[in-house]
Amino acid sequence: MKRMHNKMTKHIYIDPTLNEAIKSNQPVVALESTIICHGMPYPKNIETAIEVESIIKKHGGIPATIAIIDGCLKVGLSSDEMQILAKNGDNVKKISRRDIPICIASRENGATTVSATMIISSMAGINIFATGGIGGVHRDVNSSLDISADLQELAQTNVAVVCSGVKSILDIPKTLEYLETQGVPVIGYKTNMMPAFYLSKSECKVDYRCENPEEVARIIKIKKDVNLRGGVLIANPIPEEYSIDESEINTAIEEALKETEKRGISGKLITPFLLKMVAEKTEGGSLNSNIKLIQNNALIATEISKKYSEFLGN
Ligand code: PSU
Ligand code: MN
Repeated sequence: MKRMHNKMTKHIYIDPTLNEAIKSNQPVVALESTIICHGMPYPKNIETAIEVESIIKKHGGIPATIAIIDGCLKVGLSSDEMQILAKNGDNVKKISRRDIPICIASRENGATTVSATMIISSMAGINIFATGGIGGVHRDVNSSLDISADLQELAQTNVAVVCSGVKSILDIPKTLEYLETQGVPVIGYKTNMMPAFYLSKSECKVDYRCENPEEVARIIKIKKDVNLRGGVLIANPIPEEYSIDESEINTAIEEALKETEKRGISGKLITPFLLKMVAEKTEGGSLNSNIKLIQNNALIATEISKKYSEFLGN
């Protein structure tokens, strides 16, 4: 056990202040880096990354942005490291579970997706993670079998993820079915409907609804106490004033999906490509919404994390 631990610590670096905070059950909130490199253009990406960290701090939480830097799993990035990732954008590899050992071995930088960020959070002992949208089951799953590794990660890694649902570039009903099969609790935060990222609701219901951070934190704590493996998905709708007109977003998505097919894009390039196309087609309107919803998710994740810390203290 000790040997295993030492071998792991060779590859992970947790910022010492953050490490102290984690060890003393303070409200640490993890953040991913794919959103920085592949989710937004420079300099909006770095501005957002900094702003999201400061929102967490302002509300009494401790942010932990996660990435792979020169082959080291890093929990808590310096501002230089954030700048490097933001400026290099698309050139930084997108890292899901299976890419982690390869990125370490080749000593490269890597932008961690939801799945990789959950894994590294869990290694570091962080319980709550805020992001924009998670990956899911793609609409053409019958022919492509494209199901994001994020869903499988939620089935097996003990980190609660606050997001704004899944984009309708994906098949939302199938994504929910998959999460159900995999035993992942999906909680609507003050909503009965699964949000669809830019839209505050989709056509799908969620099974559970919580009204406040305390209710969510209690569920996460109970899940831990009874040793149920896996994550919890908290679906927090985009604030109404920032949601995008449904027909505008649907048209943009349909066009983006056609373009993807025409260009024969597949595998891990699909999601970043679709996101970029949708942003272009909505003339940047979607970018502003994207920023607002991430900020709001960071805020709710901080509140949940604070309550969870209280429960751990007892
Ligand atoms: N969906 C979004 N924004 C994102 C992503 C998904 O609305 O930035 C990113 C996340 O990092 C997510 C990843 O974990 O894409 C999923 O990629 P894939 O579909 O290739 O599994
Ligand atoms: Mn995929």
